[in-house]
Amino acid sequence: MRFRCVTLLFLLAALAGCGERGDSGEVWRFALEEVEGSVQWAYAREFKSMVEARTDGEVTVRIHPYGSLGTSADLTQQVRQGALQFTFASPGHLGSVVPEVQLLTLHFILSDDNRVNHEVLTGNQRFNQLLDEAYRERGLTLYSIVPEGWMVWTAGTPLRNPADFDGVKIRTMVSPLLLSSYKAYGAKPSPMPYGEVYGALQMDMIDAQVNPVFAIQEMSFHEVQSAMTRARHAQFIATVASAPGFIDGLSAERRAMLDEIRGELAGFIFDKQRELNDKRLAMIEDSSDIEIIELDDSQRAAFRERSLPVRDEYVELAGERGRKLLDTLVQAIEQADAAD
Ligand code: 6CS
Repeated sequence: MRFRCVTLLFLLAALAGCGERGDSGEVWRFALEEVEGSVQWAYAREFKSMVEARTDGEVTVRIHPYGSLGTSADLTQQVRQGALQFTFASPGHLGSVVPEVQLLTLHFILSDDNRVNHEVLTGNQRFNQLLDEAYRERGLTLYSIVPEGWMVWTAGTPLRNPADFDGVKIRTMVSPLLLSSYKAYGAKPSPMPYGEVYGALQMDMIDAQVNPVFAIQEMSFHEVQSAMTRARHAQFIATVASAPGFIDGLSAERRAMLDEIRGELAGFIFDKQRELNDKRLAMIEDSSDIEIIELDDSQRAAFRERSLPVRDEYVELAGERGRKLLDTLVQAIEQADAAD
């Protein structure tokens, strides 16, 4: 698998930065961190149909679902080298490359109202610009922020308060602050790539994992877990990153097209993630006897309190720009909540 990815990487890197030219025009490669049927797949399919229609077929978007080009870390490397034009890059995996983006992994930082989160994350220009600066410094460009729904915890038993996490080996994505977030609850976080989680749960190498509901269903994690705890502690927020200089190097007309598409996709994917998360929850309920637990406000408050020091750790790691991002996000969420 590793060999295949490296070979592919070299082949694709030869196409460096600009879209490859195929028989019938230009090809833009778009890689996903998720499988077919996922939120990222729905986003990429809509992106593809919009781009192809609006360029009158001059551009073909080729979608590479999870697994075909390697792990999230591999995809980030490939887009930085210009072998891909676009890739999903989740803050949970990108933190060691872009420390600032780990803000989006912090717990209890968002509104309880998901529409507010959607509006702020996709619509706040200052926030998006600051994050784009951080991406550009590390050889990436931020195309869009894509919230994919609330994360839930699955484990062998319910996780109703921090004491229930004591010694629990929970799989996390690999960004350093995710480890701090779960250590703060007393858990033993165990980072690993997405594709290894099912096997690790099945073999009892880990006890628990955390993901949005649609992903749990499509990766079958519910089949090897007994309890699902819903704490609304964090959203799964992805970003779409682009190759350095790729968007900047396009014609003004194409750049305007991509801006327009980003705006339209924000509304499309907000509805789609809700639909997929709701449908997949019903599928899990129908096909398994997993216990589903919804935490109340006082249970959530106990986790929130434990999570607060991780914000200081974030600022230490992410520096001045990180502090600005944190302040901008918290303020924008407060204002939007108040206006609601
Ligand atoms: O847990 C993960 O690693 C993955 N989860 C989702 C929902 N998307 C991509 C990410 O890599």
